[in-house]
Amino acid sequence: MLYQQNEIKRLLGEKSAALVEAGMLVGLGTGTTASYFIESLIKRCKKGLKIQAVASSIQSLNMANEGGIPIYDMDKVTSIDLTVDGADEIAPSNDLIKGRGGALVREKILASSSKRLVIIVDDSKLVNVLGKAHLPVEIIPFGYTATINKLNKMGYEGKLRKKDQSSFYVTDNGNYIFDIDSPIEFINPEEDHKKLISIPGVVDTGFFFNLVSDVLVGYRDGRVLFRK
Ligand code: A5P
Repeated sequence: MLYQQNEIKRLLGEKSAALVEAGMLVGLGTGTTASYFIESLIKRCKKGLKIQAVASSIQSLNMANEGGIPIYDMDKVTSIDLTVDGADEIAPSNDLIKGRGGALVREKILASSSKRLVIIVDDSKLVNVLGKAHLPVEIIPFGYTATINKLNKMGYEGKLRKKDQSSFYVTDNGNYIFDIDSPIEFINPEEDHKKLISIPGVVDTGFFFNLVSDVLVGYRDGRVLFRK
């Protein structure tokens, strides 16, 4: 029997929520897969699990609030025990591309402040080389045309993400997302990242390097396997 993608995501959410222990400060990722994690965590909290959480987006914050997970102010946090989040692409090195949900900057702040970062992905996210889909880049609205011009001159073509026909998508930080076009194979993604963040107006890229502790991969046959 083959599982539908949302069923795989649900399994990933359950398995990752089982990693949470009483008393932990937990980082909540963003996206459809991370939502299943939050959903499972809410169920555990309703059964008596005592934790606190910080959220990587307003969307995840709202979901946790509605489910009764006590939320801690990220402005007061230096260290998170465990963060669980999804990814858009993951390479064999466990380097990632994130940000299709627009939360890449906050997600990276949580990831880089976590003692353990567990990434949950279905097998469609596994790639040999990063760059199968878009690379999201968060840019500030001020002077965005000049910023995009600089990106283009460096060879990064793409589009400013739209919310709808007449407006740009705005992140929780009040910024825009420039999605670098696919397919582009990032053979040296760390070099691309350095070049991109050197441009004034670029806040961060969706590349995540050397941050992952474990990956939980869900397969269509229902297996969920740990990968270091
Ligand atoms: C949010 O900004 C993203 O980084 C998501 O974590 C990533 O896009 C994965 O999302 P899905 O689980 O919805 O595929």
